[in-house]
Amino acid sequence: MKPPASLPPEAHYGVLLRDQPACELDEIADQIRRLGYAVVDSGYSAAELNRLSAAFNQTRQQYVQAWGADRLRNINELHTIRAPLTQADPAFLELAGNPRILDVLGRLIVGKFILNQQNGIINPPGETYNQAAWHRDLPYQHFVSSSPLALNALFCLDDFTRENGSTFVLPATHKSINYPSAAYIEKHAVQLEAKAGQYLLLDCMMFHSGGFNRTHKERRAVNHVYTIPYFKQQIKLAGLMHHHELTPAQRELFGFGYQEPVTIEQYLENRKAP
Ligand SMILES: O=C(O)CCC(=O)C(=O)O
Repeated sequence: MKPPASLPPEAHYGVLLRDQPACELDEIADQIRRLGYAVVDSGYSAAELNRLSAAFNQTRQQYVQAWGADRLRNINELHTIRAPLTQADPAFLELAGNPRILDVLGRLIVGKFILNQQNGIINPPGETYNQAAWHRDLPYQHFVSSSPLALNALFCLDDFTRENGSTFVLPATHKSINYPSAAYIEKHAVQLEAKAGQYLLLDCMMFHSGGFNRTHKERRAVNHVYTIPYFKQQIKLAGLMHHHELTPAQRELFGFGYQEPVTIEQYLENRKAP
C-alpha cells in the first residue's frame, strides 16, 4: 500500500514578492493567471437554470428555422448558435453580464473589456463537432502576454462530465508561444468537470478542446469571449440589439462605444473636448 501523500510545506525562503488573494474571486483570478483556467459558480438558482435551459432550446429552434438546418450543416455550423443575445430572450443578456464573471474579468484584464462574442454550443451525442479540436480562442495567434487580453466564460447549461465530452484543457499553455507536442498533450491534458450553472473561465490563449460525447444526450453550453476593446468583435453587436432596452453599462460591455469611425470627420466628432 502506498503511504499517504504528505502535505505541501508551508515554509519558504528567498521570497521577496508574493501573491496574497484576499477572497474567493481573487483566488479564481490567481489560478487563471497561473494555470489558465478555473471553474466558477454563477450563483443562479435551480428555477433560473430551468429558465435559461428553456430559453436556449427555444432560441436554438428559431435560429435553425431562420438559417436552415441544411445550410448550417454544410458549413459545420449546425451545433452553434451565433450571437444568441441579439435574439428576443433576455436570458442571454444575463449570462453575458453575470456579476461574478465580470468581477473576475475586472481583476484579470487591465483596463476596459468588451464582449467579443457569445455562442450557444451543442456537443452532440456520438459525433464530433466544431469545437472538438485543440485551439486557442484567439486562433492563429502565437504570443505570450503578461496579463490576459481575452478570456472565455463557458456557461454549462448541463452538467459537464467525462462521459458527455466535457472540456479538455492544457494547463499553462497561455504561457508558451507554441502548440505543444503530442507527447506533452498525452501527459498533461486535463478533462474538467463542472455542474450545470457553473462557468469554465479560461484564458483564451490556453489550448482547450471539447471532448467526445459518449452519452445519448446533447451537452449544451454558452460561450462568451471578452477582450480588450482593441479586438474587433466576431459579429458587431451594436445595431443588432433592437430587441432589448440596454443600460449604459450593457451598451459599454457590448462594445457600442468602441466602433471604429468610418471618416476623419467622425473621428474628430467623437473626440471629447478636454
Ligand atoms: O464545447 C466545449 O467543451 C469547448 C468549447 C470551446 O472550445 C470554446 O468555446 O472555445
